[in-house]
Amino acid sequence: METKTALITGITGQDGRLLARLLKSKGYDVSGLIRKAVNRNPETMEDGVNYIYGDVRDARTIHEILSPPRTFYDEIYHLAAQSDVAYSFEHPQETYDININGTLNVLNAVRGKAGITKLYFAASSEMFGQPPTMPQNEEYPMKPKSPYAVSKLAGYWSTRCYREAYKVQARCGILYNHESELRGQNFVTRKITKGIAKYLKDGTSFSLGNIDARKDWGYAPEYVEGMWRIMQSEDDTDYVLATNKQHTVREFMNTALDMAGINWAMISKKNTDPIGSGWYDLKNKRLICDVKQDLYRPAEADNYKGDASKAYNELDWLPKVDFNSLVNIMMEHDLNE
Ligand code: G4F
Repeated sequence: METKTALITGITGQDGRLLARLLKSKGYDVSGLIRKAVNRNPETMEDGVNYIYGDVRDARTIHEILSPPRTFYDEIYHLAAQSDVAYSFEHPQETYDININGTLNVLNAVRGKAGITKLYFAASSEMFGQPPTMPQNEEYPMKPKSPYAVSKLAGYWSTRCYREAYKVQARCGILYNHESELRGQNFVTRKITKGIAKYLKDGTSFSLGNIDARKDWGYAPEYVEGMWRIMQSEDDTDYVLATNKQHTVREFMNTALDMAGINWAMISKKNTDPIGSGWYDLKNKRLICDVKQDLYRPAEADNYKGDASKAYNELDWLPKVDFNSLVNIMMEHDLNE
């Protein structure tokens, strides 16, 4: 059997790295697009991956990279993105440039490669905005509430449009939050587990924003397995990947503190408003973490629960790592580090 080839854009991020590991374990020849020499950080690079320099914003380079005879890919996983929702409010143009123009460049480069190359587009639950009912599936109305979410919706619709108009073999994964010990510290779960580990090391406290945000959190290695299954599906279609369970940021913090063995109490300045409240270390009589207004987003989209029954029925995909196990994996990793 011939070795399958895959290209991952966004290879240095959590999902890119986990996907590279998965595809290597499945015998793929894996290439990854990285932006520039500074991204060549040994800590975020995976063994056995062929790294190629290129920026998704640069149409000519992307076209060259994806054009035979230089290379041929069976599967392209387009994960490269400005993926930080809070940052997108401050830098909407940069977000649109990477997430919309970057996606268009990839789509244009794979246009006309039907039957040769399959494309995966990393869509997001953020596209649903602030959904009034739970859970959301592939048919749920999309009303994005951040520049990031708008950019992902544009990428999603562009991918679907190229699929219909030019027969690009493209599939979108609408992924809900998925975390791991490789998650960046700009995301709340890793901020919490790293923050607690640092607090235990040197007593430094940290701050959070909207601790009552309700998210559907899964374990990222299971989600990259889902991406791969989406690409093996018979049809060019889109899938929600989610756990169908909700937890708040507050619960994540409480669970992580328990797992770190800290005897804590939540102290509120006001009964209803979390701003100004915080988690205190009862033994050492110290603040571990407080809640700050400036970490709230200008528009909050903070209530999500996904229905992944299509992925379960058609791809036999079912997440097994539950919320407590996820927190435990991340907390244990950061305590050991
Ligand atoms: O961890 P977050 O920054 O993730 P968010 O915004 O839900 O987005 C992530 O998941 C999406 C769905 O898969 C992706 F599309 C996206 O690219 C990214 O991977 O924030 C989670 C929640 C938010 O409601 C936020 O308001 O945590 C709340 N939060 C509270 N305090 C905080 C903080 N988020 C961050 N990053 N930092 C805080 O201090």
